[in-house]
Amino acid sequence: MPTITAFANSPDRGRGLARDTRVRWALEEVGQAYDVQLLTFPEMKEPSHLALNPFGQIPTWEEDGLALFESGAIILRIAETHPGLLPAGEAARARAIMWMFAAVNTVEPPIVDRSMVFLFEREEPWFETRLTAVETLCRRRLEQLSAWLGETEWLDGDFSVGDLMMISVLQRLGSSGIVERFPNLAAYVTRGEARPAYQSAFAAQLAVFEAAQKAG
Ligand code: GTB
Repeated sequence: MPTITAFANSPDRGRGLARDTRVRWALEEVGQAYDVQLLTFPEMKEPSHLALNPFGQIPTWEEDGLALFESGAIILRIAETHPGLLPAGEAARARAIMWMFAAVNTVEPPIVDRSMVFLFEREEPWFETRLTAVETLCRRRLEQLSAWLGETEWLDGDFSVGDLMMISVLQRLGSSGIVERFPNLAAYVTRGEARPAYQSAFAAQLAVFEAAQKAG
């Protein structure tokens, strides 16, 4: 059984935005049971965790002597070792992986930048200007993605790792209202979130947060 790591007390307060949720989602999609090791921030910087992830972050993955970090690499490993998240044909498989990279490499950066501006630049005199700039970049990416998706259900044929990753990335825009400007993307995210596997993954990470709250 694989073991993943996750925040012992997620700063997103159980909203499912930390990157263990996408790994849990992939595991649920393929029906693979898993263990979770919960880590505090100081524990993530200890040598035992740095041996798994030199950047001291979650999520990580361990199974049968294989240790991985990077949510994309972990999800790709899950998809490659279980049926259900990658299409059968070679070309379609390559395109599904392409969409994973597009999610983390092209769409996610301005979205993460936006979060960072909120976290670290809120009190700075340039906050509004910077926010406008990063939100313009986010909107541009979403406009392009929206044009590609059109009225189709998923990015390329059946639901795949590409969709799982893209939806996880879009979720980080949260209540900004940016996704909602593109009704087809909002419906796309809702479709992903309605999948039973996502619901189970979300519930599992929320249970961790609620237990931490109870424990004080
Ligand atoms: N590229 C890596 C991956 O995809 O796995 C990035 C991993 C990463 O950013 N991990 C974060 C982490 O461990 C947690 S998920 N941070 C602790 C540290 O760096 O010390 C990122 C995240 C954190 C919080 C929220 N939130 O509060 O909404 C959302 C996403």
